[in-house]
This record gives sequence, structure tokens and C-alpha cells, in this order.
Amino acid sequence: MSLTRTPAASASSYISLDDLLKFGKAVTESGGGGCSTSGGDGKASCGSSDGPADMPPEIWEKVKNHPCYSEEAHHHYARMHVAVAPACNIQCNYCNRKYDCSNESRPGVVSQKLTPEQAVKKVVAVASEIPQMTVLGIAGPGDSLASPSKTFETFRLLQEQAPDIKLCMSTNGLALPDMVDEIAKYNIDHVTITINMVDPEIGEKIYPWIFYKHKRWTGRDAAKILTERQLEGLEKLTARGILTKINSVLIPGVNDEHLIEVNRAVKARGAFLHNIMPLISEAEHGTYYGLNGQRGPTAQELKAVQDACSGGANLMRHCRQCRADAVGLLGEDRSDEFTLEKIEQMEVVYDIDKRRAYQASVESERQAQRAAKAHALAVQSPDAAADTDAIKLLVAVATQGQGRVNQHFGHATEFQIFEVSATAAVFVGHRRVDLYCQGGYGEDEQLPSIVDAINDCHAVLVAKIGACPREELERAGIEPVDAYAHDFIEHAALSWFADYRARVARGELTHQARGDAAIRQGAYTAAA
Ligand code: CLF
Ligand code: SF4
Repeated sequence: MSLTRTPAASASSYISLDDLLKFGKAVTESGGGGCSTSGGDGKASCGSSDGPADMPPEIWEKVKNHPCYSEEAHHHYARMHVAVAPACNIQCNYCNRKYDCSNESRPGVVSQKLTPEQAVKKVVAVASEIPQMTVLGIAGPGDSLASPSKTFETFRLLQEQAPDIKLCMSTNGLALPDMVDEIAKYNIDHVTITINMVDPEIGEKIYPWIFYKHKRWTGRDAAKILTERQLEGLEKLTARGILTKINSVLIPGVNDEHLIEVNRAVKARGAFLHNIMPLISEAEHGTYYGLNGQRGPTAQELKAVQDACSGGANLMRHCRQCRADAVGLLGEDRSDEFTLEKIEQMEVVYDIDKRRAYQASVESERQAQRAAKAHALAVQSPDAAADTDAIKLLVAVATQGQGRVNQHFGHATEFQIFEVSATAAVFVGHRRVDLYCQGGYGEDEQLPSIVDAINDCHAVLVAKIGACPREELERAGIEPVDAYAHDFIEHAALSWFADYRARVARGELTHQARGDAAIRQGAYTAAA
């Protein structure tokens, strides 16, 4: 690999504690905290979906191009992970880091472990090829703070070579309180802590052991130490003005109801976002839960817990539960294009001005997207007398980014889910699916699982769709819609919804609630 580099950008600065706490308070007082689905003022009430008008400028500056911390940004900006942290200091019942399958996407799973030098080489190569890649995260495959020297050395080296890239890390939190000074020293201003409980009685059902102070702890003692360390670490990060996100794995029957208490506890300690993710659990993964029949939640179970947290810490709903070596937009994985062997063959030119110019064009596109959404809402003002104003439903969207309906049904490996009402179109999640079109032909045996994944939706918005899947979807009661190809998603969803309401009002169809949907588990068929 040959490398050329252009001049540096300035180092990042931290946000004041006051701003972090004020931001949380403002969200609570507006009643809009969490991804409230109640419509109301017509804007997305999820903090991670909010725009520059909804938060202090210094916080917006931190999140505006971070695809995990801003729902809006995730349509436009990419992140990458480097797998430099192999060790872990705890055991979670949902994890088996030995499992490595290139068709599998879940945290902890990784193909190629890297040294800090190799990692930085890879980041610079990716950033020169993908100008919308704005964030480097270290998320394993073990715990980023169980191998702190590798993690921090990677960040230190990268800052020297590519100072415009935001630094991000995730941790189970056990070692966190002792590492906050180091985190601040390396300008890491986004930290995720996985907190699945704040009650050791629940914790002992999730964690069989932890390794702490040269000793293995088990049972309730282990869970008590872990929760205390996690919350202490969160408080320390907040006090330093470092943005924090809390990941919680929803484990039905173990911590589902308890996550509302977790949401409250982390909000009180200044967490910026709370990401409630479904448990991925299959026997083939070889995890304790997988082998013992612990199931993951359905789509509606997940949404119910997320909705119940409305008004607490802001919710993230667009997480894709990435691999520890993921590259690209959330929901896509381009890691195969950037193996060490391929990077050696690449001509790498790290041109910071070119990256900035590209990102400026992305910002213009975002402005246009916001304007289109505002326009669609303006023409669809609610009518207090209309029966159809009470309708709220889900639509699935096939997109390959830029916030547009721009993907063929047969090419989608996931659908984004929007909740649409007379006053809002709000992103509420995504559903992974098997690829329908393979080698140029539709695989009809994939259709039932795709229908299962979006079975709670009234319509699916696509750029194009073939006759076979169209018929299958219609049979299942899901309306295939290609009339808004390449339109901005919210504009398309609201326009379709206006038409749907009109048809209901004219008596051409009866609005009916739909059922539940399945969250895709296990390996899926990726694009060839
Ligand atoms: Fe990576 Fe995590 Fe940083 Fe994002 S991922 S370390 S905050 S850059 Fe993002 Fe992936 Fe979900 Fe994580 S979608 S698993 S939340
Ligand atoms: Fe696996 Fe992460 Fe849990 Fe460690 S903290 S056991 S790597 S999921």
C-alpha cells in the first residue's frame, strides 16, 4: 500500500456536563424523550432522530455525522470497526466469540484480528475509498478495555494520520471507571456501555462470571460488581462531557420489563442514548442461551419495550448489531473489500479536502430531505373531524442509503421500518431478510420468510418489484408500492399514507390492524 496524506483537522473538544444534563431535561419536559410514537408535533421525537434545532450546537456537532448517534445521519454516513481487542473480562450468556461465519452478522463475531498498525492502515485505506466513513469504532471482538493498550494505541496512531475521523468505542463497563482519563486523553468522545440490568438478581441470569481484581467472581456477587462498575463508569464519562450510549440486550423473560428501570437509571446518570437490541439466540451459535432454548423477542415485543421507555433516555432504534470488523453504512458490510491482502494492492490517497467536499454534498442532500419531509407534512395537515386521523401504521422501505426509496425489492437484505400517522413518519427499526433476487432470478422459497419479517407492515415501498413477490405480498395483505421510486423516504411514506387515508375515507378499503413480525435470527443470505 502506498499512502499520501493531506493536512490535519483540529482535535475534538468535549461537551459540558451542564449541556448533557440540560439536553436530557429538555427532552423529558417536551414529553418527546425516547422514540415516542404518538405523533403530536409531527417531528420525530427520538433524540437520535432529532436535527440541529433540537439540541445544543456543540452536541449536534458531535452527532451530526455519527451514524449510530444520529438516526438521520445513518442514512448518509458510514462507520467502520477494527478488531484489535480479542480478550474479554466477563462472560455473557449470549456470546460465543469462537463462532466465525462470513454470512453471520452479530456482535463479537469477526474474521480477521488486527494489530494497531494493521488496523490504522485499514482505516486510512477505507477512509480514502469511502469519503462518507466518518467514525472508527473499536467494539471487540472481546472487550475494548480488556486489552486497553491495543485499543488506545490504535486510537493514538489514527489521530496522527486521519484526525478528522471520530473515535468511538464500546465496552461492557467492568474496567471503565479506571480508564476514563485515558479515554479523555485520546479524544474518544463517544463511548457505548452495554448495560443489561441494574439489579444483581437479574444480572446473575445473564452473566455466569466476571474476572475482576485478579479473581473470578460468579453469581450475584459478579453481577453486583459489574452493575456498580458500569454505573460508576457512566457517571465519570458524563462528568467529563463525553457522549455515552447504553446498549441493552432484550432477553424475553429475563430483563424485558426491567429495561424500563435500566432506561431510568442511565438517563439519571446523563446517558445520551439508550439502544435496546433484540437477543440473537440460535443453537447453532453455541451460546449458553442458544443451547438452552432462550428465545429472542418478536418485532412487536421489542417495539413494546422501546415504546414503554418513551419519556426516559432517548432511544436508538436503528442499530444493526454489527460485527466487530464491520465496514460501511449501518446495514451493509463491505469488510470483504478491505482485507489486509487487498489493502496492500491499493493506491491509498488520504485527501482530507476531498472528504470534506464530499461530506458537504451529503449535507446538501440532507437539507433537501428535511425540506421534502416538511413539505409532505404541511400538505397532510390533520383534520380533527376525520376518522382517519387516528390511523397509525408501519411501512417497510427498501433503501440503499441517501434517505431515499431507491432499492429493488429483490435486492434488499433489510427493510427500514417507519411508523406513519397523519402527523409524522418516524423511523422505528429495521428488519433483516434473505435476499430474494440471486444471480438475476427470484428465489420464491425466500418469500415466506421475507413476508414474516415485515408482516406487521401495511405496505412496502420499493424502487421496483417483480410480479411474483408482488402477488405474494398482496396475498399476505401487504401493499407493494413502487410509485415513489427514488423519492425521499419520509416524503414517500407520508404521500402514500395520504392516499391510503383517502381510500379509507372513500370506503374503498377498511383499515385493519396487522399482526406481529419475526426478527430474523441466524445466518442470512448476503448479496453475492
Ligand atoms: Fe461502532 Fe458502536 Fe461506535 Fe457505532 S456500532 S462502536 S456506536 S461506531 Fe452502532 Fe453497530 Fe449498533 Fe453498535 S449499529 S452495534 S450501535
Ligand atoms: Fe462477549 Fe462482549 Fe459479553 Fe465479552 S462483553 S462476553 S465479548 S458480548
